[in-house]
Amino acid sequence: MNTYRIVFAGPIGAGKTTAIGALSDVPPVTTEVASDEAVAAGKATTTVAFDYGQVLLDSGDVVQLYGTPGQARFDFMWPIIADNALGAIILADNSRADSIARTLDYVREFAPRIVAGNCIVGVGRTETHPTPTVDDYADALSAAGFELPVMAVDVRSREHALLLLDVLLARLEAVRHVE
Ligand SMILES: Nc1nc2c(ncn2[C@@H]2O[C@H](COP(=O)(O)OP(=O)(O)O)[C@@H](O)[C@H]2O)c(=O)[nH]1
Ligand SMILES: [Mg+2]
Repeated sequence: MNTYRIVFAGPIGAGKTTAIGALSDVPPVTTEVASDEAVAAGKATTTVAFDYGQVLLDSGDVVQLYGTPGQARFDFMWPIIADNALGAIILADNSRADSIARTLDYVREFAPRIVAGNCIVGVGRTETHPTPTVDDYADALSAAGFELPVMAVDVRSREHALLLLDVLLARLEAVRHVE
């Protein structure tokens, strides 16, 4: 049995806590507090330390899911959570005007910390905000030197969240076969 650590990153309100809650087989651990920044992002609380959940795969492997805090003043937590993780899921909120630029910031921050730079981008709220498109994200990432999968997802759905995880883990297998 293997244990993998996967991290979720992205701005406040992108859905990190929601995704971990949707995926986890155990009651997720979360550290939510009331926050003005969260209110500005349309919700009452935000994650101050990290989220934790875990998924047991059919293979018997356990995937540990860590959510990073979105607020910049907690960015000291990022390396603690992310260094040497086997993959990162970067969530984007397509309702934000600067979503592609923010996504690039998170990819630049997290990809170097993750084993083999194994990241994937999940774009949320595409049902209300269809543009920019997934291709627009992929093109911007590619122009910055990152060839990463980008998918439209609604992490409130366990199926969507599982698909993100599956694609990430499939890439991990591919990396392991090459190494
Ligand atoms: N309409 C819509 N809401 C979403 C989508 N993805 C996430 N949400 C909502 O956005 C909020 C995200 O909050 P949270 O998970 O706390 O974000 P975090 O700050 O990244 O941990 C929740 O209220 C979700 O239900 C989406 O694709 N569409
Ligand atoms: Mg959160």
